[in-house]
Amino acid sequence: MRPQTEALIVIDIQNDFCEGGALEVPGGSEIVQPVNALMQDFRVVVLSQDWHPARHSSFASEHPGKQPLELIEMPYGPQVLWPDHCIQGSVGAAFHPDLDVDCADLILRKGFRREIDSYSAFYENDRTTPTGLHGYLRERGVTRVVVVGLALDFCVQYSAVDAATHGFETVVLPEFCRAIDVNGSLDDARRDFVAHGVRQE
Ligand code: VGL
Ligand code: ZN
Repeated sequence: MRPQTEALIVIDIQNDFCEGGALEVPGGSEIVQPVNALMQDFRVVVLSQDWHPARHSSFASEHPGKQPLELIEMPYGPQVLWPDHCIQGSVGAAFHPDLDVDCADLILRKGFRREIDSYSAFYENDRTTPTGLHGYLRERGVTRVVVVGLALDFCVQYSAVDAATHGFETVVLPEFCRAIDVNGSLDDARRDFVAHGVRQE
């Protein structure tokens, strides 16, 4: 068993990011059982859940003439456009049916404001609006975080880099992640981990 000071953060293992989902991450469902086993080892487990209202501004369908995976400029900076996904209350937004959600201490929802996306479990994409996760982990005495889930090159990357920036000793376990890998995003993520002192084990 890991010490009380160590948290496992499981990012977005939801139907829409698994096979047949709206924003399928190749091999997404392969990590469900390994992550279930990993959760058994931790005293502090947080699950994040991408949780968008219908007509969310990160959806390509909200931007006439734009296709998913195109980049646009938002008031808070560049934003990749996505297919409609993880709409609040939908089957796609639900956790993968085999994910052992009962192990979780906290389920943290993110991306619930229409005008702004949130890849990170710590900050929305303006990089200044906090989700409250930092305070939660701090109050529970956590000093080290292990980050796994979907997708390695978006929400896992942003969450891990934010954790490291907040002074948590941060580790990503790529074996327990899968990537989207669009326009070099996976290489960018790996470089970002190195630049921010996120260990990849
Ligand atoms: C994610 C794109 C859009 C993720 C969420 O969980 O990595 N990616 N929303
Ligand atoms: Zn999303």
